[in-house]
Amino acid sequence: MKSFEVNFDGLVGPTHNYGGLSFGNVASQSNSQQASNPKEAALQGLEKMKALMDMGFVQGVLAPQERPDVAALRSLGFSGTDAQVIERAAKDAMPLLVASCSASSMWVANAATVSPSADTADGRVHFTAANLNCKFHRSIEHPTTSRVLGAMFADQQHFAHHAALPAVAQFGDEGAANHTRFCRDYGEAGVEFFVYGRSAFDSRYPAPQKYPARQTLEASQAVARLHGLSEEGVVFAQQNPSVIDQGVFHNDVIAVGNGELLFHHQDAFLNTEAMLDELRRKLAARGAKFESISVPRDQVTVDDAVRSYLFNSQLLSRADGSMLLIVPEECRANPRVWSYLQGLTSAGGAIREVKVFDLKQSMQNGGGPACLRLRVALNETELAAVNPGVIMSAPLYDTLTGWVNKHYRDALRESDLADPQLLLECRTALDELTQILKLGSVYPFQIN
Ligand code: SUG
Repeated sequence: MKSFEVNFDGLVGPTHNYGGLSFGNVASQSNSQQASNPKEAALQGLEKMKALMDMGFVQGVLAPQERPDVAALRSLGFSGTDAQVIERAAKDAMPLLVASCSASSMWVANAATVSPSADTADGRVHFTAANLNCKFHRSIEHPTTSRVLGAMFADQQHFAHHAALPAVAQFGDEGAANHTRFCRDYGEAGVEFFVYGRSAFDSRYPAPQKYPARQTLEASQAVARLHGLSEEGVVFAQQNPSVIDQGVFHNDVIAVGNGELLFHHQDAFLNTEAMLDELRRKLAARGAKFESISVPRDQVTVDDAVRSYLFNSQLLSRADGSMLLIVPEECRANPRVWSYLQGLTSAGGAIREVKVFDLKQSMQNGGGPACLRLRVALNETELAAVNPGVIMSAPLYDTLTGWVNKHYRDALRESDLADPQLLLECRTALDELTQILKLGSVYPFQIN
C-alpha cells in the first residue's frame, strides 16, 4: 500500500502580532512591539502550502484559534461582557491581554506529537496534544487544538487522540518540535526520536542555566507510552543545554530528520556518538540504513543556526529518492549558511536541492518552515479517512486567499488588541473558516 508524509500547515490567525512573549526565543524577544501584518503572514504561509502542493506533495491545513481568548481572561478574574473583559484586561494587565491574543497556534509543529500506525501497538495513528506548559500564551492552545485535530482525524478506527499531559512544568511537552521519525518508507515501522531539554525527576541530567528547557524527558517518555511505541522503536536523546542557552528553544531549531537522514548541527546534542549509534542500530533492525549529516561549527555557528533557521527547514523526499530542503529567506541572507548549503547540494549526497521561501512575518516571532507544519505519515486508507475539507487543492487555496484578503488586517500594534472589534472580526472570519474546512463547531464561541 502507498504511504505519504502529509504536511499540515498552520494557517496564521487574524491576530498575528509581536508580543515579545517567549523568553528564550531570540526573535520573539527582539521583535517585541513591532507592528505586524497578519494578512501578509497568512498569505506567506498559504503560498508555501500551495508551492508544496504544486510540487506533488500532499498538503493539509490546520485552522487557527479564537483570539483574544476571552475565556482565558475570564479564568484570570476579568468579568463582564466580552468587550468589558477585553477593556478591563487592557487597562489593568496589558501583558495578559497580549498573551490571550497571540496567534501562536500557527506553529503547529507544537500542536501535538504524532506516531504513525506502523509504529504503534494498536495499529492506529496516535496524536497527543502538547500542553505547551512553559508559556502561558501557548498553554491555552491545547483544548482547541484537540477539538480541531479531532475534527480532522475523526475516524476512530484509524486515529487515536490523547489529551495533553498534566499541565505542570515537570511534564512540559512541546509536541513534534522535539520529535522526529526515521524510517525506510513512511508506511513501514520506523524509529521515533524524542529529544528533551532536561529531566524533571532526575537531577543527574544537566540543564540549561539561562533559558528554560521546555521539553522534559518524562514528558517524552509519557508520550511514547501513550502511543504504544516499542523499546526497539524509540530513541531518547538530550539536547545540549548550552545551545538552549544560545536560543535553541526547540530541537527543530538545530536539527531536522526525514526518512533515513538526520541533518543536525555538531553541537545539537549531548552524547552524540552514542545516540547516533543507537539510531543506526535500531534502524538497521528495521531494514533501514541510517545516515547523519553533521554541520560543523567552524562553518555554521550556533548563532548562525538560530538567526538563519537553517535547521528549521523541511526535509522532503522526492519521487527519485533524493531530498529537497525548504528553507526561509534568512538562510540566503547569511553568507556562511548560504555557502554551506551550496556546498551541500553540489556534493551529490542525499540533499540535492534547496528552495527558499519568504516567511518573514512568522520568522520574526521565531517560527520557520518546520514550525509551521505538523507531519502526519499516513497510508492510503488512512489518508482517505482524513476530513477532505482540510486537504489543500487549487480551489481551496483560492478560497483561503480570498478569505484572508476579506477578513485580515494589514497592520496590528499592541494598542489594536484592546479594540473589541478585533474579537468580532476574528469570530466572523473563523465561523466562515470552519465551513470552508468542514470542521463543524470547534471554537469556544461556537460551542458555548
Ligand atoms: O513557542 N513563538 C513561538 C515560536 C514557536 C516555534 N516553533 C517551533 N520551533 N517548532 C514559541 O516561542 C512568540 C509569540 C510572541 O512573542 O508574540 C512565540 O510564541
